Order: sequence, then C-alpha cells, then structure tokens
Amino acid sequence: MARPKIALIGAGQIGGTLAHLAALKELGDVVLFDISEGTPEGKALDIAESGPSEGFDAKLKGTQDYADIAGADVCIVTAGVPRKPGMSRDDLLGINLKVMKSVGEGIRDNAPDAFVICITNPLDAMVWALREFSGLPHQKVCGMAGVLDSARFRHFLSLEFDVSMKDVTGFVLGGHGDTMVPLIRYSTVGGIPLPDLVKMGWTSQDKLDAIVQRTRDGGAEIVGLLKTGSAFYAPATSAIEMAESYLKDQKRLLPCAAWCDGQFGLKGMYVGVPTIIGENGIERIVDIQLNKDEQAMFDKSVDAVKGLVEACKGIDDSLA
Ligand code: A3D
Repeated sequence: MARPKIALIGAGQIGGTLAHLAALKELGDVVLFDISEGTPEGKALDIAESGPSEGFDAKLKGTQDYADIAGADVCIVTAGVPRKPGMSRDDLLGINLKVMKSVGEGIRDNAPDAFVICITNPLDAMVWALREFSGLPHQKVCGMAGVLDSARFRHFLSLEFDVSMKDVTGFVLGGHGDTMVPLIRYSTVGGIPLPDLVKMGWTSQDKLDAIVQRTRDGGAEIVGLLKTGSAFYAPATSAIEMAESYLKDQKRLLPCAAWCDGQFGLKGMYVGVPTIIGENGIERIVDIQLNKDEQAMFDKSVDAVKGLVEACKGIDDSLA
C-alpha cells in the first residue's frame, strides 16, 4: 500500500521541524512547499540524509509548485510570517491573510480531499479564512493551538507538582491569544482535579493562577527569549499529534480550533474546543458544560476571535 502523503505548506522553522518529525515517525512521504526558492529543497534533502542513521524510508521533496501536493492526505499550513518581540499575534493579520488566500486556493485545486491543519497566526481567524478560500468541508479544516497551549499548561503544572508530565492532563479552550481559557476544573494530576489538589494543600490557588497566566503568555515568553521568531519545536509536535490521530484513526480527544455550529452556543465560527480527531477529520466536538466564570472567559475569547474575523472581512471583499 502506498504511504500516506503529507504536504507541508511553509518550510520555515515549524515546517522543517514538521518534516523531520513526520519522517522520524514514518507517518508518510513528505512534500515541503515554500515560495522561498531552495529552502524546502534544502530542508528535504538534509532530512532525507538523516534517513540511513534513523532508519526511515519516507521520501521527502521540496518544491515551489502546488502540483506536487496533489493527492495529499494531510496538509499542514505554516506559511506566512511569525511575530517578533513586542508584536501580538493579531499584528500579523493583514500579511498572513493574503498568504491564506494563495494557500487555500492551492489546496482547493490540488489536494481537496486532505485533512488540513492550520498553524499560521492569528490562528482562529486564519483557519477560518483558509477554510473560506479553500472551500473544503468544515470538518476537514482545523487549527492547531489548543494542543500546544494545553501542553504548555501541562508542562508548567508538572514543574509545580514535581510529577511526570505524562500524568498531567490539562485543557485550554478558546481563541489562541491572550484571552485563551486554561480550565483548572478539567485539568488533573493522575485523574485528581486541580481544585482537589488545592484542597489537599499540595498547591495554592495563587500558584495555579500564576501558571494560568504563564500559559497565556507562553508564546510571548519564547518570542522574548528567541528574539528572531517564535516557538517551533512544540508547535510542530502538537500538529503532528493531530495529523497522526487522523492518519491512524486514533480518535484522540484533542483541543483544537474547530468549526462550531450549535456547540457551545456558537453560530458558525472557528474557536478552540475539545474535539475527537479520526479518519473523517473533526468527528465530534465535545460540548462540555462550563460554569459561570469559565463561560465568561470563553465568551471574552470568542468575542476577540469574532473581531479578528470581521477585520479579515474588511481587508478582503471576497470574505464579506
Ligand atoms: P517562518 O520560519 O518564518 O516560516 C514561514 C515560512 O512561510 C517561510 O519559510 C516563508 O518563506 C513561507 N511563506 C511565506 N509566504 C508564503 C506563501 N505565500 N506560500 C508558501 N510559503 C510562504 O515561521 P514559523 O515556521 O516559525 O511560523 C509559521 C507561522 O506559525 C507563523 O504565522 C507563526 O506566528 C505561527 N505560529 C503559530 C503557533 C500556534 O500555536 C498557532 C505557534 C507558533 C507559531
């Protein structure tokens, strides 16, 4: 049987890491597409040359031609620009919206059956625009943010409790921005919810509040340290987790930016919610009950995303 085909649109920091991970995990053959001549070709060759040592057989190709992504099973989109210190994700809207137009049309014309994962920021608005430009079914287009934000939350919690990251579960919902909603009530250590751990005296509410804030600022913390770009290892790992769930029909429950039409009381919009990812794409949105405070935070986050979507419509008439 032919190996699955994974198209990576954007061969920058995240794109290159995605290609490396996809090859190491033997998820399929990889096509790296980028407008920057030589970059995808160079990265594809470099990674392919690690094959003999790593023992993988995946084929890697770099290209500037959308025809090469034909028939892709998965497309992961990182094309665009990342932020620099002092910039918010929202500052990238105008430039990355134009990129989503060309990428969406490229996918529509060459890989219309693919499961598409968008990573380009500002995430929730870009995944919406990418879906509009590509015309693919909503359940086949989603955005990666919640897996990363939750992984950051889980990492910080594991440091606080001094336990294995494997035993920490965590949930971050809402838009991928300063208003994201880390849900303390639905996060656990070995199945014990965080509020119970506060009652047991293992940590304090103040410490949890600080971890929530560090999670919200997690992207900016890395931008501040790197100074030349944004995070790429953990973002790539997170998207690979989603791609693998689709390709292997694992039906993982993963938070991601998904099309909500009715769920969470929303009327047709993309925002970060818990989903099941399987062979049909986003197979289910897990419509959990939020309490009053969580709902208020979620509503604020939803409003921020709606504002960005309106801004997109203002920039590109075809989206209005
Ligand atoms: P970078 O290393 O700059 O790579 C972006 C690549 O896109 C470059 O190689 C460009 O040449 C290429 N590109 C630009 N325009 C086009 C186009 N029209 N068609 C094809 N390729 C193009 O950035 P990166 O990989 O670090 O980040 C990529 C995106 O991911 C940025 O928008 C980041 O803000 C975003 N990001 C999102 C998260 C989330 O959690 C959602 C995390 C980290 C980064």
